[in-house]
Amino acid sequence: MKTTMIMLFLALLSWGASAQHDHSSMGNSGNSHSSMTPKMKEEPRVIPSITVKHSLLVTSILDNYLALKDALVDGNGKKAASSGKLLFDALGKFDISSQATTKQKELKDIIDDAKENAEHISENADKIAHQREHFELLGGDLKDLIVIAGADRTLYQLFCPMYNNSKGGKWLSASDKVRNPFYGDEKMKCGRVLVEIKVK
Ligand SMILES: [Cu+2]
Repeated sequence: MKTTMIMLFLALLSWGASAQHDHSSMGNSGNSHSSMTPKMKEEPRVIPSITVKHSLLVTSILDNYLALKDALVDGNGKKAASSGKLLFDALGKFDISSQATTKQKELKDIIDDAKENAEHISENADKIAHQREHFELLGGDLKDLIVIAGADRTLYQLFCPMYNNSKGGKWLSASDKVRNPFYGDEKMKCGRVLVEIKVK
């Protein structure tokens, strides 16, 4: 009995000493440390969300943007160009005067910028890399638009950290599943959800 107690004491003592050693050595304690403490179960990432008002004014804009996004996921520059043209037309039909007067100037700038990007996409069916550059900008325009004017469906803003020499690129999707429009098949799964955009 006494022997057992001493053995236990020595075991605890040596465990404490080695644990302390692991924590105090800064350099390569990583491995021994993680082998001593059981790995924490990874917590599910909480996705931040914003809520925008409900509006049907953006329906055809979003439909055509999402079709454009899918065309780029598929690596289809021709389809992206035709969706870009339809998006350009839909943006032109957005009635700015239906919005709060205090927001009209900002909305006009956003729509003008989005139209320019959509136009470049429509005119570059054979230059998908160029279309993707404008598509990245377009995603920012449309997010700004729906924050002010509302949306008709739940959207997700996703982020690919690799795009544009690791500056990253954002896009909008109706799904939180990553299907990368900047790389398509090359890096289909690259990206994560930045924010969920809910509709009131
Ligand atoms: Cu261009």
